[in-house]
Amino acid sequence: MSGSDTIAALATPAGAGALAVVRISGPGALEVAGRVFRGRRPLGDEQPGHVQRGHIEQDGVVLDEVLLTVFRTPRSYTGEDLVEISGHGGIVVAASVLRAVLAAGASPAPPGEFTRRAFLNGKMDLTQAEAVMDLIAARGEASARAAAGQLEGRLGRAVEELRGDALTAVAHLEAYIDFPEEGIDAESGRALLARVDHLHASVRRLLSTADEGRMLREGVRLVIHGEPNAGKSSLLNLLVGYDRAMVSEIPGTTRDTIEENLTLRGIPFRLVDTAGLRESADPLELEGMRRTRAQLERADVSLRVVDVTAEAEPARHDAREIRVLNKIDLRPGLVATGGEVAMSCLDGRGLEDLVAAVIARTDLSALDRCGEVIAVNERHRHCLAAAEDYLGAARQSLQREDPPELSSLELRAALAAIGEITGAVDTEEVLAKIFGSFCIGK
Ligand SMILES: Nc1nc2c(ncn2[C@@H]2O[C@H](COP(=O)(O)OP(=O)(O)OP(=O)(O)O)[C@@H](O)[C@H]2O)c(=O)[nH]1
Ligand SMILES: [Mg+2]
Repeated sequence: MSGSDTIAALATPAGAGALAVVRISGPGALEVAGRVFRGRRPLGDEQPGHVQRGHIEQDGVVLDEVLLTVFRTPRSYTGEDLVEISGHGGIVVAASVLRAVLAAGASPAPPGEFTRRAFLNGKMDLTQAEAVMDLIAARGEASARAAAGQLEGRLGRAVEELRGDALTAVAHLEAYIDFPEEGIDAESGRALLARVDHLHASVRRLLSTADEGRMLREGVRLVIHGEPNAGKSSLLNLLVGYDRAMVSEIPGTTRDTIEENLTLRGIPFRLVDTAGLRESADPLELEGMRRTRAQLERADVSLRVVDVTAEAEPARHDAREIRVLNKIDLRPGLVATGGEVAMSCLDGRGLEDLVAAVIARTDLSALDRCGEVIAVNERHRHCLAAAEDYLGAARQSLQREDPPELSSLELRAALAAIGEITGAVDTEEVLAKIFGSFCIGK
């Protein structure tokens, strides 16, 4: 247990709703709840998970009629004694119940504290704790699915498997350090190298989902660009479904970049409208164009909007780019070729083709390669990249037949980097593995 104090918070969003849940967690959770709850039986006598009906009172005044559920340590979300009070939704009533609970001895929970305690008490690994946040924040079905998989422990298991492999390799190698007279024979050396190679490849495969992970969490960056007056802001408005950006026949209307969230076929996008690119001496417009170029560098997919009534611009070859031939209401006969979509932001024709092209260009294929939807976040990416480096160094060291101490150092560093992903870092484990599975010194 974390030896922490008793905390309380509103677990449901503040606002009018059918229910509001106040959660209390910590060693004094039952005592605190007992001070404000009036039910038929005293708290603590009931079966675990049993729900009781009663009232919340403060200074003899009834605040709400509630259902109260008790979860006993360690069988609760946080692993501590935990009480959930389900009352009526409503800003005033829920706040008064929380106030009463705090007055009865609980302290207000900082953000994420319930999940932090769940991690500290071994109820979940770090990737699962992160998934709780991801799931709540998910803006598209694909993101929610990835987060739910991570919460269920998919990434955690994949990482544990890597860690198990790394641990075995370290144990294997350290056996030779402890018993140098045995030396590493050629066959063991090859087996060890093969193990490290396999591990290296697995780390790389997981690492390759980092871009997709970012897209699922933050949205695929879809940047609209092109010459002034091509209809970029009109396209943004059409996609988001309301008049978000100013549109006018005056070229140079959009000065600054405009970002909006959008979900297409379950995938979250971050849609960016930009200032048109042209020759200019106006410092404000130049700054706008600088921002356009910066956005283009960060784009996952770009939409180059072209006005079909204007002078033809040369086609460019950019794998991330889709050419949007806009205003075909004014040139109805025009046919789009590969890599192009013909549409009209005025009457909406061609919009479905554009969405299909964007989805086709959005590369979430690394997730498929992993078999299951595993999408690592920035923190995981950092740990995996470190592990990849150390494993590469360990490989070389093994190939050079360096003293085993050197290869072992690199492998241990890789092991620590992998362990950091789930929050499991323990050097004792290596010793246990050596003496447990190799039976040396029997
Ligand atoms: N006929 C027709 N007009 C369009 C279409 N799309 C946009 N327009 C018009 O073209 C003009 C420019 O549209 P905007 O969306 O402001 O163009 P923009 O590319 O954002 O322009 P800047 O912000 O100045 O770079 C406006 O008068 C729009 O009404 C279209 O599909 N058909
Ligand atoms: Mg514009």
